[in-house]
Amino acid sequence: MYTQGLDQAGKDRRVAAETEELLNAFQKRVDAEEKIEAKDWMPEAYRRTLIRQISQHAHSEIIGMQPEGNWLTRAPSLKRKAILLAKVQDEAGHGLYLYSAAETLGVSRDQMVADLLSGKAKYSSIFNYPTLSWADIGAIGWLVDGAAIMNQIPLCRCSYGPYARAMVRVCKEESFHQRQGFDIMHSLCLGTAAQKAMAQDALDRWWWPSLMMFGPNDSESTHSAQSMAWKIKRFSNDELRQKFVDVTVQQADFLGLSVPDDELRFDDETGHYQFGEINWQELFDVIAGNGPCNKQRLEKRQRAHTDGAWVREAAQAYASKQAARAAA
Ligand code: BYC
Repeated sequence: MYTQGLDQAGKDRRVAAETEELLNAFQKRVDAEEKIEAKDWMPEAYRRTLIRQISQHAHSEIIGMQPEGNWLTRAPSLKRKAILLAKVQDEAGHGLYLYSAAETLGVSRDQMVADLLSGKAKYSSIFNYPTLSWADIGAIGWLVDGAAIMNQIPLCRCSYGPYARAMVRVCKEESFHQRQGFDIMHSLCLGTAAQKAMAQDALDRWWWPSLMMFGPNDSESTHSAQSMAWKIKRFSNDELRQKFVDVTVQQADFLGLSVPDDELRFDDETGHYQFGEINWQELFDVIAGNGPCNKQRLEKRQRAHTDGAWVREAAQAYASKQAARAAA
């Protein structure tokens, strides 16, 4: 009901003319660090940018359950299995908060899900890579969640209130996820030579795709400049990628693992690590749907949606029955 009301508000907003005066007043609020709320006036492009980013983010959380879900039945101990189950469940929760945040902008959850299932909507490139060994679960937690935190902590200060508030809890949980991943890698690195080799192999395969999570270089990023002016994004793709490299290389050193980049070196002058060129063609191929697992991920989600139809119908029938009883 709540979001239906907002849905209507969104439609009304769209017909209002975007005068210079309104646009300037809006930017002034953003510059003054005021939060923009669901029922406030906003430029249509701001609303569309947020729907795009938040829904892509939600889809990433939901599709992101698949590579890890692959190891739920094969975790090496009951403790690891319980932790992984809790983590995968957290990702579902993140998806739900984010769909709700996007709904406040006047888009329906059905529409967002339909766009994901039809292949129209994007989700993070990282979830189109396979999880071949248990160490991949460690590498996902350490690197993928590590990259996610780097990108998402600034989103807690996003100008759009509902998104910023949803990100607070997401980031707290992601931080726990990152530590569980590092803990898996740490245990493997303290184990046998074969276990350490498994950890190194996972780092070799996940390193570059993790750097790609931050998106194209700033010069190629179509949305960054406007999103930063609107304070949706607080740092550029390259700035966040550099921060991630700077903290993660030292963690790899601590684990006794080597980062698979011959050009990696610490630059005393800048105080940052310099790293090699990312294979941008690989990122664009994965985004275009041609990564190693894109087809499999989408088919599995489509199947789950079809198999879950009876649950949605039952919930709907129950809600109608309750509403009819309340009305009587
Ligand atoms: N993969 O102008 P740009 C998680 C697209 S969830 C796919 O720089 P923007 C986790 C981009 O959408 C991880 N597509 O865009 C979950 C745009 O295409 P469209 C997800 C990408 O929006 C479970 C075009 O390329 N995190 O961590 O300013 C378990 C040009 O890019 C990618 C979020 O969604 C990519 N890697 O910046 C564990 C965080 N990169 O839309 C972990 C919120 C770029 O014009 N999102 N594209 O067709 C963001 O911060 C920003 O949307 C991005 C991209 C930094 C990702």
